[in-house]
Amino acid sequence: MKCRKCGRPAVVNMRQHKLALCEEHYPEWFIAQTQRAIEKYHMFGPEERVLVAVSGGKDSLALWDVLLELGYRADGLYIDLGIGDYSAASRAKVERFASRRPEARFIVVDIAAEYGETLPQVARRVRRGRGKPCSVCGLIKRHVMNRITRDEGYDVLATGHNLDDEVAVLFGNVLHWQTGYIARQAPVLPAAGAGLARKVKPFCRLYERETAAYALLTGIDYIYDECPHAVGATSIRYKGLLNQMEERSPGTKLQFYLGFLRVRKEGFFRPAAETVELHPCPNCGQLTSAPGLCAFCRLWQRHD
Ligand code: Q46
Ligand code: ZN
Ligand code: ZN
Repeated sequence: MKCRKCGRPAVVNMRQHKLALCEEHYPEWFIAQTQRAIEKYHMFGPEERVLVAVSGGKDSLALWDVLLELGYRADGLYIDLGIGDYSAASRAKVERFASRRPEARFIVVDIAAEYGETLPQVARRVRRGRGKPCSVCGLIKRHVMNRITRDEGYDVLATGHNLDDEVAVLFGNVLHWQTGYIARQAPVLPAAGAGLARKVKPFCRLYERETAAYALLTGIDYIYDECPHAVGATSIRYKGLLNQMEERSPGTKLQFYLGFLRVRKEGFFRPAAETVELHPCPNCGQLTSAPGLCAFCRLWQRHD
């Protein structure tokens, strides 16, 4: 297989695009694809300040890298959840990456240091040992990302969700006909009110294989392991099924996603009418539908 651009041996063959590229031309193609998505979906402009949520995995570090390569004003945010060895190892990867990019600012929010408990500790206390800590984790991450974006004056929050992530979420939502969620799934989520950040996913059209290839070819050192709590997640099962379909007919995932965006644009899915009234939380100021404190602030109120 030869590189379509220069004829040298290709290192990445993308059957879904009928395109093979060498180690020099693949990263160029990947960066150009990201820029196309940023422009196509009006994610942000060159003057805007972008905060990239980085986990230490390939997608988020590749995203931070690509945005810096493209000349964007992109800083990184790492949230240390205190999930044992996993958090320690992923934080080390992000710190290493950040030290090689001194032009960018790197912000760490250590949950235990700021709020007094790690994620596993707070999840055990509020959920009394029931199930996975993922819902509490999602609540914490959303809150912290919104807070730092607002307090540090960023225009937009970028996450490394790739096509496989987006398609797995879409597939799950379609399977359960969660039309409200389906309507809200998009490459750009506008700020839903004061104190809430605009959220963008510049890799939403790029396959996970493609982000991994970019990270490998550009020497990004990332954590291979998933969070230990990700084991058995339904999204991983959906990814497996979708990969089987992709294997048989290359391009299935991309077609599913792009077709969805097309019908979404035509107004096929309507967001559920907002019936709940939002007001600022008296403690943190973020908008909430709860009568008093928001769910995040309630987490840290001890009852023992
Ligand atoms: S939600 Fe759950 Fe993830 Fe949090 S506890 Fe780990 S698996 S990190 S995306
Ligand atoms: Zn080439
Ligand atoms: Zn609050």
